[in-house]
Amino acid sequence: MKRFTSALMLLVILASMLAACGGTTASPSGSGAASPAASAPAASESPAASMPAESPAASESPAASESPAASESPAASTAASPATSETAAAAAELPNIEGLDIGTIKIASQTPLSGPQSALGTGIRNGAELAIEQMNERLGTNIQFAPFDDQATEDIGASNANQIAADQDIMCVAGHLNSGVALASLPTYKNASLLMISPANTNVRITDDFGANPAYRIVGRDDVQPAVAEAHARDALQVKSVYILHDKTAYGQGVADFFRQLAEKDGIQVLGFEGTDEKSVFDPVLNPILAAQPDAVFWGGIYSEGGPLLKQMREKGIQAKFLGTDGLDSSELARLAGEAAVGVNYVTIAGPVNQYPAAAKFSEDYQAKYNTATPAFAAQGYDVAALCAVAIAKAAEKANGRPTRQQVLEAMKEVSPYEGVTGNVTFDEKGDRVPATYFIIDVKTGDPAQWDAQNTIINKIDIAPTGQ
Ligand code: ABU
Repeated sequence: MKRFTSALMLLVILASMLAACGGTTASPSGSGAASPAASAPAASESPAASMPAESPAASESPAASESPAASESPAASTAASPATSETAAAAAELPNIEGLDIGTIKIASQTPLSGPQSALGTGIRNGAELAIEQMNERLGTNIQFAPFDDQATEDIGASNANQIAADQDIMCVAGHLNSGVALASLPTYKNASLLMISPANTNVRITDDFGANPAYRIVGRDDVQPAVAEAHARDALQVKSVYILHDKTAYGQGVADFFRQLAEKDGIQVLGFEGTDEKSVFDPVLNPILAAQPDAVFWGGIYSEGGPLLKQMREKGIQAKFLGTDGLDSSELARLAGEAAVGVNYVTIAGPVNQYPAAAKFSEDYQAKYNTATPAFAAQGYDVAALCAVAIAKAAEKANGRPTRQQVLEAMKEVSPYEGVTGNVTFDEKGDRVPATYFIIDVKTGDPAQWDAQNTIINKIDIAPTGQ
């Protein structure tokens, strides 16, 4: 942990030096996204970059000790904040176009609303719905909400995208959860000049291939998450060997590939690398792991398969540390894996809602409206729909009436910086958030009801996109 903290502090210092030279978010290598081994992420100057790690060693760093404690108490303990979603929105200079005739305008969402990934998909949907209700009051609009269920399936997402593009009242898409589904839909959105703002998609191609035309995202990237995970595995957990599995999706294989490249470069022995589309019985992939006896298993995929995989792994007697990225960021992991979830470490670009001070009122409103705790990615769902609404209102104000989709896409360039419930949202020219926040979570419970209250934040780091 001490080496890991020192490495992070070096990144903070480097970022500070680069900022002093005129850049605030530069990557040390300046290399492209395709080569994580050559492009270590740069921590930003943000205070979050120097959040203390869980280890006492963190307090040896002056910068770390100046930060508010984030990790030694349960995540829930950082929730209190007077900031509200309304006040955050009001703080920004937003248009009010009440009285302007813009006709019927809709914002669509596309996420899994059924099937095993619906816990996160429904949270994004609900967050978006709440944002549209509240932003309508703020902006003087009557924007309608059109939620679509992509079932975490590329073909269904692409088919929905055709319907969405054909509905000329839809001016923005808040979505998706799954990068593969977003990538299958984005050519259609692009042809229709239809803005998409993602609350969750981390695959590099989202903005590398469709950046700002028409895609934006308010979360980090998959050339950074695995780098944070690999540094944590190597330095904090002292992992010397790893077995890497992935779910063959754009997201899962993407993070697994990045993790492998970094592990190989840093001398972690990669004992296996395998893709599986198995959903429930994992014997065929677990038997070689039992034989290989790695220190850690890295899962590139979602909790829906990661949970059963982990449970069966423990039942087989495999004691390797279980690691992953934001696909594990759901209390559903505890529901599916039970006590086997305890001890999992994952990196996420979402994290518990209580880690976002400005989201306190949003979380209250969410619980009141949907009668359930606020899941990971719901606050991001709120922010992307709010950004959609602001871009539409700005475009309408400029057009002095109903805007075109192209005008909404143009107006989006003037929306950032924006004070959202997830904090200040600033985009670079490519549509990536600068900086994005990455959390390292230590799972402490097998009880889904205790997920946010008991899990701890090992570290919270603001990192600029690589290759900028
Ligand atoms: N990153 C959130 C879930 C996985 C994906 O991007 O496909």
